[in-house]
Amino acid sequence: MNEQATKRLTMAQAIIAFLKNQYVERDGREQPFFAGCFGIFGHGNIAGIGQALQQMPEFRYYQARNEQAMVHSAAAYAKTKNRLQTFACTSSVGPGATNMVTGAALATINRLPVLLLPGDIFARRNVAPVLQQLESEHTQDISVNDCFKPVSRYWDRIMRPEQLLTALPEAMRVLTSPAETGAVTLALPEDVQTEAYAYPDAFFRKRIWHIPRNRPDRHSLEQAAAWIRASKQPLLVIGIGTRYSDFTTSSKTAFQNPEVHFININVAPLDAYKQFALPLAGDAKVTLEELLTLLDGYSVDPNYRTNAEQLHTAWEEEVERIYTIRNTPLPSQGELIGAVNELSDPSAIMVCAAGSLPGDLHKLWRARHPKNYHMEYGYSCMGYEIAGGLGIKMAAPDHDVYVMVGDGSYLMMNSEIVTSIQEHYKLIIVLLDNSGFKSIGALSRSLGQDGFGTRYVYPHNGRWPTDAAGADVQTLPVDLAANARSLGAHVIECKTYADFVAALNTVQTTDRTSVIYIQNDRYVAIPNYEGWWDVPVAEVSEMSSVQAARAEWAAMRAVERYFLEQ
Ligand SMILES: Cc1ncc(C[n+]2csc(CCOP(=O)(O)OP(=O)(O)O)c2C)c(N)n1
Ligand SMILES: [Mg+2]
Repeated sequence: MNEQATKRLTMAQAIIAFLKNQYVERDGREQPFFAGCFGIFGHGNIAGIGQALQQMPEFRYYQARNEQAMVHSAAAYAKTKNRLQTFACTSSVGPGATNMVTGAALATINRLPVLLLPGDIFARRNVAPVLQQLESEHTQDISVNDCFKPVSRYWDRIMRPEQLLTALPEAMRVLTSPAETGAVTLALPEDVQTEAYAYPDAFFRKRIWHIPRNRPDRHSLEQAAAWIRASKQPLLVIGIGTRYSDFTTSSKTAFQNPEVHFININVAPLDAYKQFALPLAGDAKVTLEELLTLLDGYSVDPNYRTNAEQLHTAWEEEVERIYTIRNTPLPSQGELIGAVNELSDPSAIMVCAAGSLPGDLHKLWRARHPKNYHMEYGYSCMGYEIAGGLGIKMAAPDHDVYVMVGDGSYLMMNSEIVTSIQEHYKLIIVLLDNSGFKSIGALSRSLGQDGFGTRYVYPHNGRWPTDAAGADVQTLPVDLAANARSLGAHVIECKTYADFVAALNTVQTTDRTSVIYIQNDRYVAIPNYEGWWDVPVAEVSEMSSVQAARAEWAAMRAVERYFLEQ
């Protein structure tokens, strides 16, 4: 083989030629790492990446409606594929690029691999400012793509075509790293994308990236086993793959027992060390296998087990109570969740991200397989739902995908309904309309602010009606069902719980993306039980309700814990 053989390609052609030859392998299973490229073309990428994709149709191009949405689709796809496969996303320069920043943050926070290829301003600079260019009086070495730096796990700007020879392998190392993965951004100046270079043939040979199952330190593993064996009725928290977010720890008010210890099994050291834990930094599967071997013969006290079983049964009864509420005139969200859970195929995948639904689903959803519950609750990004649902359906086309979305999230981003229809990926979208933000409305009331700014109603005499206005408000002439229909979806409008059940049956046989629209009650809520969320309340206020909320907040703030010892 002639190592010196080269091929003249544009920088953009070289990227696509490289990406299509990248494979991953884990547990002996090999597959291409990229399923293709999402993109929206403009002057910043059409003649570069756009031309390369046209020339290499075997690297499939998917047209999206919104750049943020396409990154969400890529991230959801990667999550469904256990991070073993993802998409590249190409955008134009300027707003097309910055639209991807939110998607990048979501991917990085959720540790999901996505490759972002935003167009960038001219490297040769003579025609600057190009349309949509950010200028600076202090430097010419800046563009809006610098915004990607904090939200990317690897960031680079390719000012010369040959820089790909070192940049792309680094991009792949990060994308395929179980601990480091997230958004990788390669900013591509629009002129350099089109410039040719004699790339070595070797650069384009098939590469297989082995995805390791890292094993934890033996000493730490033995210590963990000793801790577990020594605990009579375990006061140990074993965190597997958790980021210990505020929802997980009730804003550090959970785990009040002074004896509490943490053992964290996590492939990312950042997470493994949280809560001053004994860190088992490694792949969860092999770490648990090794830990269980060391714990051979150990079992918890039978009373402890019985107690846990009783708590579980009591919880199941509570879920059943909420599933069978038949609220009128508008149904409650809990009973609608119950209907979706019970009437969807057991192999289905449910997706959600923001609003009051995530908290309710967390409590009420009965997951039936590991991918059944797809919750984006790292960034909790309104707008992820439908775009994410598309990515899931692309990754798992044989599974029904139920998108659970509130009216606020739907209004923020419903564009990928069109893409789902264009590509024949059927989504079942359950659109729960409560005329605004049920979640932030309840939060607002808990802070003494009476729902200010959370209802979708007309302002009255220049003021915002709060919840105190009750039904004495002027509603907006918005028709979300008609909106969905106008995008090409099959829409079923429901008024009652019975309509909703019938619609869930009907959508099993519809031929394309279908939207079940129903209004539901803004106030019937699922209890918080013992959970608490630290949302700071105004320290001084002219509102007595806020002063009262501040006093309640201060009492909880006082019991937030630091964990400073193993
Ligand atoms: C992009 C984005 N903007 C703002 C928020 C803050 N936020 C969280 S929930 C929510 C309201 C969601 O409304 P809707 O989708 O109707 O759900 P509901 O609360 O009514 O269940 C807002 C504004 C967010 N999570 N994401
Ligand atoms: Mg709503």
